[in-house]
Amino acid sequence: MNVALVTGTTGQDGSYLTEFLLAKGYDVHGVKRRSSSFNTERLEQVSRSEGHRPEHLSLHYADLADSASMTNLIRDIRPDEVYNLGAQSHVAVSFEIPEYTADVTGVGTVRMLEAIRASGVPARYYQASSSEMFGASPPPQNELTPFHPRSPYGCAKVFSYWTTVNYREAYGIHASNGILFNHESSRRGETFVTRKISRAVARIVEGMQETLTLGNLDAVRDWGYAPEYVEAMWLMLQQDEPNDYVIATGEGHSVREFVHEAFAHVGLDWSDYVKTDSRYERPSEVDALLGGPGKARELLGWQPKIKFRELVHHMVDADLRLLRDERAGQLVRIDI
Ligand code: NAP
Ligand code: G4F
Repeated sequence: MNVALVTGTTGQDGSYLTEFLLAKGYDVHGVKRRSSSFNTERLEQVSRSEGHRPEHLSLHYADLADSASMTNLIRDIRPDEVYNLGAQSHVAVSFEIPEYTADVTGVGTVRMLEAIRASGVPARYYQASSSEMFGASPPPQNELTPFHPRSPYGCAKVFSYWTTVNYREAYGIHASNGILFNHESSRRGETFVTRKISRAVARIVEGMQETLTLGNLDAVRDWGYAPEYVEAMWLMLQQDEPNDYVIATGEGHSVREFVHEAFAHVGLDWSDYVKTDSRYERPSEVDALLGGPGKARELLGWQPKIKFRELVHHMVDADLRLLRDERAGQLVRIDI
């Protein structure tokens, strides 16, 4: 049986990857952080998924800021595959806490790779790299596009990207970077723009909110569907040779288009509800991200199925169902 260690297992991607690996027959060890409130809500959804095998999922307290915790885990678990998804992942927040972001999102990668190297465990390694690394480089972006990060988060991810390449070249570790463009779902954190919009639309329909305040509506992103993206992570570690891949849909849409589609889906005109406020703008913005996933299609056989309109509709429908269930007193979260 294959054994996987997943950092960030309580996050959007970590929860889908955990679900995916359990369904493939893996023993999954997930890292969770100490928190004063519950932070395993997404894993509760995993536990309700079809074919869930709870006896094959173990959670461990550890932290990317604590190298000993990661080294001990890798030595004890001896994973075949390590997926490093843990991060301070919010771009706007990284301007407020740049040093912490550099430590967890950047140096955390060194801690993971050093733990693998020092333990001598021959684990394959996946690094959650990001399209945010391309920053100011004009679209379309692919594996050959130069990085020009525009945030402390982007800078930390560039450091992690090159650290991953370096451990591959220096020590022969099977280490790959997935350069993932934005990917969303009903499990997306509520402060990222897509979920903020889908949740607000649902609340407006239910009469619980009157307006939605956003920042820059002109930014363009290449938005895909998160469950499809975790399969790409796994595919990278099944290849004979490690490599770096862009994962994207190849379509770009503005935040304004997302807002329009989300409100139109419930028969509303977005301009009646949406306001803008500069407090949601960033000191330096990434204007346009649009990925070229040709290498992943060719070498991994990976292709996105769910594109922009379907994604927006799924997210709005899921938030409407969630809200109605919560109001009806059912705490069941319906997934898309
Ligand atoms: P997410 O929902 O924000 O999840 C981040 C995870 O990291 C959470 O489980 C979080 O724990 C954990 N974490 C935060 N600080 C940590 C620390 N100090 N030690 C250990 N774990 C820590 O992010 P996501 O959207 O699933 O993204 C997964 C990864 O892919 C991240 O590295 C992100 O930067 C990267 N990425 C995401 C996208 C995207 O569009 N989603 C695109 C490209 C790259 P808590 O639950 O306790 O907060
Ligand atoms: O949803 P966002 O916060 O995502 P962003 O900054 O693109 O970062 C996400 O994708 C990256 C991949 O490129 C990941 F690496 C990263 O971890 C994260 O998952 O913002 C998207 C766009 C930005 O241009 C932002 O300025 O939406 C714009 N925006 C406009 N109003 C807003 C808002 N973003 C947020 N979060 N909140 C707003 O009110």
